[in-house]
Amino acid sequence: MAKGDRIWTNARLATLDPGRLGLGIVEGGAVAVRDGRILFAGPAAELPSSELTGAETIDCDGRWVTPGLIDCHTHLVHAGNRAREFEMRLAGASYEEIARAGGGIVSSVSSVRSTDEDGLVRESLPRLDALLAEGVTTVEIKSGYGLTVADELKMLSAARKLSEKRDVAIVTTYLGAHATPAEYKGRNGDFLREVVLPGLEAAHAEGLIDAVDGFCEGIAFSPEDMRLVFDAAEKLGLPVKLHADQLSNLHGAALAAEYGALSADHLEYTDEEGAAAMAKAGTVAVLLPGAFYFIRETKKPPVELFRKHGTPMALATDCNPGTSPLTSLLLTMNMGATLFALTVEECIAGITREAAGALGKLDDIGTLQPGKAADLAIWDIAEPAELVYRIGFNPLHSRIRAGRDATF
Ligand code: DI6
Ligand code: FE
Repeated sequence: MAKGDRIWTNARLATLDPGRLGLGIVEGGAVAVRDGRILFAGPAAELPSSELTGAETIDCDGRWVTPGLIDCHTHLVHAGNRAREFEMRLAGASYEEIARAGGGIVSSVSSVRSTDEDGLVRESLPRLDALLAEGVTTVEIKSGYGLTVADELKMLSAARKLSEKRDVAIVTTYLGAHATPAEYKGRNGDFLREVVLPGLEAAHAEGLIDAVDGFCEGIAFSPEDMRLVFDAAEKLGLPVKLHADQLSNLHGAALAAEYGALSADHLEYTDEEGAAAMAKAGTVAVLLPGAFYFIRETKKPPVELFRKHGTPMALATDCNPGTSPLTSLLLTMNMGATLFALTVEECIAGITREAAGALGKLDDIGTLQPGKAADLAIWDIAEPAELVYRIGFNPLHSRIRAGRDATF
């Protein structure tokens, strides 16, 4: 045996292994780990025990083990909040009145600009901890509230720093094309040329970017704007994703597919052509029921079309101060089921295997299979459906990150 070898026995596994049916369930299962990676996950009777004599053994007492959860779309690093704006909306204030009172996305931009990197880390940690408390082991975090080169770099760097503070893998996405700041109002072209593209180059040069995203919408950036950004990302060899078809159908899903995007996200207004193009390109549909719920959207994403064409579906919190102040993947699953009629299997796959696909990390995380990172969530539940069914209850027993016990 090697130092650090560990075996979890007497476990019920939801492996999410695509080679097994459904959730890839294994009763009487075991997971063996070496050097932070999965050596074996399957029926205990098939454990390669000679290789593992003397390994530390942990009895799961029949508990369920899933892959560590993955939140594949968040704006978790930000400063301040928009609770006042929420209160005004409840009292009937219009978008314009809120903007005039200093609310909306520009208020988050000024909060981020006036907070230094350490301050961003400090403000973001409680949100991260809420996710980790539910068994999350990988979180994607976007920039997009800085909107100057320096402030975008500051957000990305703060996001990366979170992985030094907690046992979690952080994946960073450059979202310079999120909103046009006040100083560039009506001048999207200038903003893209003077800030978004130079910011992309600078952040990439500092190794701060895993993927490039944009908000393609009437109130944000046009498909033509996004082509500029995607062409630049392609030149740098960076994968892309897109906030697409959230409030209207600008054919963002098809655009994302054309660029071989890892994911297209939101997708309430996506049509059949978009769904089919995504399936063909292997672009994951990331559904964000928290934003749908919070803005009281009524148009649902075309889940039936995604099923029909075989477009993989992931679920994420979209944790952001304006449209989804949500820090629970368990609640996100419940919303995916109740609001979008996803099955239990689709919900659980959506925050594990398909979420890994949305980050281009299916080789590394998202299922319990040999060779992958030993990121596990161990649950006090009698059956997997409980993870989706409950509202506001957390049955996590323990969280394992790279084979080690992780806090929260
Ligand atoms: N889609 C959204 O719903 C948010 N950003 C995005 O790309 C809105 C962000 C905010 O209002 O702060
Ligand atoms: Fe978002």
